[in-house]
Amino acid sequence: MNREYKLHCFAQSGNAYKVALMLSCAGADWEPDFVDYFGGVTRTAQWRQDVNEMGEVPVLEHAGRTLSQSGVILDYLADRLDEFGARSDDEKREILRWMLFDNHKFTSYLATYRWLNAFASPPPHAEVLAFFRGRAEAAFAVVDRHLAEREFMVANRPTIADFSMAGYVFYPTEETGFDFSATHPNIARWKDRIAALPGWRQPYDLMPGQRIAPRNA
Ligand SMILES: N[C@@H](CCC(=O)N[C@@H](CS)C(=O)NCC(=O)O)C(=O)O
Repeated sequence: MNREYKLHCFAQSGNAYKVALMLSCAGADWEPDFVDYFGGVTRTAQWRQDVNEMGEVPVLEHAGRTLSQSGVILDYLADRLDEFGARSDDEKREILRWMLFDNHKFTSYLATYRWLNAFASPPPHAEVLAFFRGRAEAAFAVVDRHLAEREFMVANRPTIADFSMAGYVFYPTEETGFDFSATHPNIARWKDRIAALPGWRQPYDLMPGQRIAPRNA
């Protein structure tokens, strides 16, 4: 049976997890469609022509539309599902502000660091790893400070800004190289609040694909 939403994704993709988690927490009628990223599918001319010219996952199919960029997809889902969206113009701008920060820094540096730390072959030079770790830690400090006085990123309820920032924080410490409970207590408490949402599941339980042993495990 075809589900209403089809999410092209794979288990290691935190950018896809943002969307999978929102669909799950909203109780949407959705199905994952496995993308063989490690087999090179997203780099083929056919994928770029037929699915996503940007050569990236996630991609969401719904009602004849094919959407990419997790931020755009989350915004679309907030409208369609009437969940986790803004309730005022000010909230809308604040959500956008944090999603831009997330895409540029919080997710981007954490995802890159995790990749280099756990999966990249050949392994990166120590200086490269240290650079990305420093950039990720700078972004974490901003978010940890922001969360000191609030339960969620923008409102007193979860919004799509929270789903965007949750992309990589639930992957195992052996992969990410970070244990927020030891270093960033406000991010750790925010993670607990997200994990308590009905429908929450960890990335490897929501999206298909073989697990890959991280280099440092
Ligand atoms: N800003 C994009 C980032 C998407 C992204 O980088 N996806 C990764 C997988 S997690 C990817 O497909 N990368 C392919 C590549 O960079 O060649 C989003 O939020 O959707």
